[in-house]
Amino acid sequence: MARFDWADPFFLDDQLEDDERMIRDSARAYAQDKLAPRIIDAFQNETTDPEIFREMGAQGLLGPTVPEDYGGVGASYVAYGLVAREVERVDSGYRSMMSVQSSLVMYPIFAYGSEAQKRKYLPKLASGEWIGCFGLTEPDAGSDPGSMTTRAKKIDGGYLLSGAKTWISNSPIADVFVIWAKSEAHGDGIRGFIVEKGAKGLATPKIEGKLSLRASITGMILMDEIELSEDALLPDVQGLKGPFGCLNRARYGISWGALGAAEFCFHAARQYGLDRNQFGTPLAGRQLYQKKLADMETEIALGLQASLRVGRLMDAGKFAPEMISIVKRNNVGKALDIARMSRDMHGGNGISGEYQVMRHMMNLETVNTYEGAHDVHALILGRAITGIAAF
Ligand code: TGC
Ligand code: FAD
Repeated sequence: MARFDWADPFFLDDQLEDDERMIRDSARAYAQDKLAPRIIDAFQNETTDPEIFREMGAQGLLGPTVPEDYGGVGASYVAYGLVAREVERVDSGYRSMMSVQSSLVMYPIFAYGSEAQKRKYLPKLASGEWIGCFGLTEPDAGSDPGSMTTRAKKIDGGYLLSGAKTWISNSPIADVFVIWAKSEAHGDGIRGFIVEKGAKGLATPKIEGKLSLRASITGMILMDEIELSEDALLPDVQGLKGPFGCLNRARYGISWGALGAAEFCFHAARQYGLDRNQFGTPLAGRQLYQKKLADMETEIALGLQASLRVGRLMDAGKFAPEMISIVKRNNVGKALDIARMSRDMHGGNGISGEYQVMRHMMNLETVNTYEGAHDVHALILGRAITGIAAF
């Protein structure tokens, strides 16, 4: 019989390949040594340090699944998930910075870009020298991106891009913008365009005063007849399957990341209960307290197994997007419940920044909404189960 390990109940560690463990360990060391000491101040003061992209790049954490030829490390999707888990154990905002760059900017350039676009952008995005962002959401097109109004008008030798994107991670500090727009020259089909910082007609105001994800800068992308040459177009995809192909990767990473945040909150509640005495015994010695810890451990253990399974299927090229909806929706929803519970179990201390659980709780509110809101993933699954779209 094996000895039970409360911190790794199903021996996930044994299910990983050597190189996956190595990438996980180096991501953990970086996150704990370099990110954890900065997060309380960064969240409190709502500051994003662009240097973090360079640091992550140096660690090989940006676009890890991209082949080495283009600056990545050719890692598995399981390894990518493990990185997201370690970074989000510190803060969802830092994971957001990493996953937008990796899944939403590097992936579309790698999967849909020309050879020249790949050579030009991917190595600098992988090193963190350039920061990327992904513009899909608009003020009147959130869960329903098909109703976007951003337009690419055909002109001689290129396009004029006009429209407004909102709630865009990294946009105020970005060098490279992947923008999804309806293109006149392609029957109003949705196409991806690469826009560079400094383009005439481009503005990227910051959205101030978020109560969630405060260490990750968010902004708008305002485009007033930005003139683009023909080579700004991503040549190899048309339609919503372009942005959704990227979202599949990012949503999958989030399913691991959210459980990193949940693990932080679970471990914190366990330690708090062991350290704090009330009514003459540690709180952790009380049945209600133990039930809450048992619920947390169960959901995290089940969620990690599910994400590992989906990651293995992605690596084998055998995944369906609905599998990702299951793990994104379940794991983020459960992580949010766990963070709220941990906040409660810390009593008054739970609302202090120093104990960090309320920061995770506030962050996870965003994670539950972006990359397909919790209920939108229920509807994606509902459509697959019944054959009836109920959006
Ligand atoms: P629908 O008719 O379902 O599909 C249109 C076309 O797209 C294809 N498709 C997919 N392809 C690949 N992967 C997927 N997951 C796909 N889902 C759909 C589909 O096959 C079809 O292709 P074709 O060739 O037939 O045209 O489209 P719909 O308009 O009915 O969409 C409904 C719905 C709800 C599924 C969709 O709109 C949706 O997922 N909404 C949520 C929007 C969303 O997730 N936005 C995310 C914005 S980015 C972001 O939040 C980044 S935060 C990052 C961070 O900081 O970490
Ligand atoms: P809405 O679509 O208006 O939804 C509001 C509510 O209605 C939700 O509860 C939703 O579940 C529900 N709802 C919607 N449709 C239905 C329906 N048919 N039936 C039942 N209920 C429904 N976007 C980007 O493109 N790039 C980014 O980098 C990016 N980063 C983000 C960073 C942050 C911090 C945040 C908060 C958002 C970010 N987003 C980004 C936008 C994000 O993807 C959207 O907020 C999300 O898709 C939801 O859209 P919405 O906010 O317009 O909400």
